[in-house]
Amino acid sequence: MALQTASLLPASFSIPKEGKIGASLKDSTLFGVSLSDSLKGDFTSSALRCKRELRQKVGAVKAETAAPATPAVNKSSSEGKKTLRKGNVVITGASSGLGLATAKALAESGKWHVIMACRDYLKAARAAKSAGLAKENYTIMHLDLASLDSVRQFVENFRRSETPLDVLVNNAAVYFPTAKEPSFTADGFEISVGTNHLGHFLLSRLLLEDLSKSDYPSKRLIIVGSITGNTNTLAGNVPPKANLGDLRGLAGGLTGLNSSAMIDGGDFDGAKAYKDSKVCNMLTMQEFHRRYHEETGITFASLYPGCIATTGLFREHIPLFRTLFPPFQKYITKGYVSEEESGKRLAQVVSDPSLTKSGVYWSWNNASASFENQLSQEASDAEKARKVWEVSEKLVGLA
Ligand code: LMG
Ligand code: NDP
Ligand code: PMR
Repeated sequence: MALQTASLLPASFSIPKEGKIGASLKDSTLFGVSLSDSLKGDFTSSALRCKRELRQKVGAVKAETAAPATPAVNKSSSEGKKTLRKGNVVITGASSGLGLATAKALAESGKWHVIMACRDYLKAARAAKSAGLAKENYTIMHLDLASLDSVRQFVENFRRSETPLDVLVNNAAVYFPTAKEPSFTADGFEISVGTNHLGHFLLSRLLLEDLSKSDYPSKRLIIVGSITGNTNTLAGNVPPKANLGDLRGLAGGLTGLNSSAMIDGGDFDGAKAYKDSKVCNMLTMQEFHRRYHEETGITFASLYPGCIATTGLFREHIPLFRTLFPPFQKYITKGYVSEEESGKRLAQVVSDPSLTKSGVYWSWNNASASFENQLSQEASDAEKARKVWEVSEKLVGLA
């Protein structure tokens, strides 16, 4: 057991390499979370402290969930009653908003162990604590979706923990509605599509193998979409509208140098880049479904959780917008949902036994009942989905 625990040690959560700490600090500054150099020391020591804690916890989780020794469904010896082990769910961007609320809903159900895959360890730790998550129900692992290296490192670390993966939730996102000039990921992609789509695309492609191996009764890969990427809705018609065009900018790598930073090859627009990234998310979910659902039995799903007008997504918007947006959505469009309610919705897509249909984009009506929603023409275009897939796999180094 001592040996086994030791072998888990490096995997219990990933500490960025020296260079990487610098990178994540730089990113944090970029997103308005200022981590000074003096904090760097704190970050490292706190990371080590948490690593120690996790050694114990992951040991416990492992005992609970280890794949070959503990099958997903056990027959208890006493009454022949079937018991299900805890499911393991990775949620990207679980340090705030929808991701955190979902982590909370799942952790509190007692049926899930949540792996919070976050770019800012300290922020995630504080968020988990203030949300009241019980220590045994979650693990924080470092993941910066704006770096393909970090994505690969995350997958490696996760595999080393030997934890079965039952559900992956691609939730993290950035939105730069007021940016005049594009920003870029570590690999030189425009940051919204680079983070929201390409980072998740690589993560999902790599973790597909792990999901396939899970013996959990319902394994799922979920990609959060949005109404604002769907031009068959009023919200999707608020300018600038999503439009991927012929993907010439994406094919050029979104570098903003010899090619445009925008997928359609047009002038940079931060709000459009976000909406385009959501179209990619919804197309990717469907392409996964077409390619892998039958073979793997994995349920692929996307959703629009409602307008969660209070989250960090709008942190880069002007203050007036941030003040008026929640009442506007609450009283005028009636599209508003609280973070708590949105978390329950996404938690349903993770674990509700009635939501196992694959290839579906879920939404909720005003009575909070789920229904299969229609995607816009572009967001359901199978030919475009195939092209986005093929171009994306070249960009992330899979083809
Ligand atoms: C852009 O502006 C910015 O230019 C861009 O930089 C980025 O920030 C982007 O999405 C983010 O926004 C959007 C801007 C332009 O919209 C506004 O926010 C301006 C507000 C205008 C106020 C209108 C009055 C609303 C009622 C007052 C309530 C007070 C509270 C205000 C709170 C504001 C919070 C939002 O938008 C426009 O150009 C204005 C026109 C928008 C109407 C779009 C609707 C088109 C409908 C077309 C119908 C198509 C049919 C679809 C079929 C559907 C079938 C179901
Ligand atoms: P938040 O900003 O509250 O949450 C986004 C999360 O993504 C944060 O945890 C953030 O981390 C994380 N993140 C950002 N960049 C990276 C990165 N490079 N690597 C890892 N994690 C990263 O926004 P929401 O909760 O609103 O957004 C969650 C999802 O919901 C998104 O996919 C969004 O598109 C979708 N959505 C939101 C709607 C809304 O009305 N809010 C409506 C429809 C869909 P950190 O905490 O460190 O910043
Ligand atoms: Mg929208 C039923 C109407 C509806 C809904 C459900 C949303 C959701 N919005 C609606 C209508 C309108 N919005 C109208 C009529 C306007 C013009 C006044 C409007 C404006 C608006 C702006 C400027 N809305 C926005 C913005 C943003 O910056 C948000 C955005 O586009 O982020 C990409 C946004 C949103 N409106 C929504 C939702 C869910 C968002 C944000 C989040 C997202 O898609 O992820």
